[in-house]
Amino acid sequence: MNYPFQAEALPYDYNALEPYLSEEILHYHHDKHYVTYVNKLNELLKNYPNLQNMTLEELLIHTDELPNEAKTSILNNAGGVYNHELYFACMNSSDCELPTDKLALAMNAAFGSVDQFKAEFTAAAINQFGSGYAWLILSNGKLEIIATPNQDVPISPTVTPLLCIDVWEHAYYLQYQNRRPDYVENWFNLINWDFVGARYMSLNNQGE
Ligand code: MN3
Repeated sequence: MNYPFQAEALPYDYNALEPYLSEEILHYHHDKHYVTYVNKLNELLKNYPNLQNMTLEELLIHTDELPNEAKTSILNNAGGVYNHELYFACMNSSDCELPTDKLALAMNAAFGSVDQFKAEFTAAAINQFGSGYAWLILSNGKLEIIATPNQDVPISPTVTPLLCIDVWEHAYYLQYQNRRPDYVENWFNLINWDFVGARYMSLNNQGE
């Protein structure tokens, strides 16, 4: 039984991402925004016992099993939970890390270089109109960069997200105001490449 879903604790101290991301932002972002998605998802699933055994991923992938009258609400809130858990997990406090091993090789093959990846990912994050996310995904075994609106999740039997940045204003406004490009630039210092690499390896090995 996955229901009721429990909010995950932030995987580091609230001030661990200073100076790039303020303690104040993480308090609001985790304790208010993220936790609200968990609570709303549980509230919605309360009425559907047949959905309460499904994992978060199953809710997002097997959308045909969701009741029409609640499908959009369930997907928005399950997406809000999934996206925030990945976003928080993709950051840590160690500076100057870079992708390593097979992920580094795959990124060089897909984008040419880590710098080129950063340029393309930055463009996706900055150009996402309004609220949403930019992503590094593994799609049919290939690395791709995409952006999505709102709490949409790029997940399917053939697509798995590896890394995301939240570009909703609540993710940066208290510190950066309207300067989304500055937030994105600084966020690159926070990427937990060990986590992203392990995620990539776990998927990559399944296909070999
Ligand atoms: Mn958010």
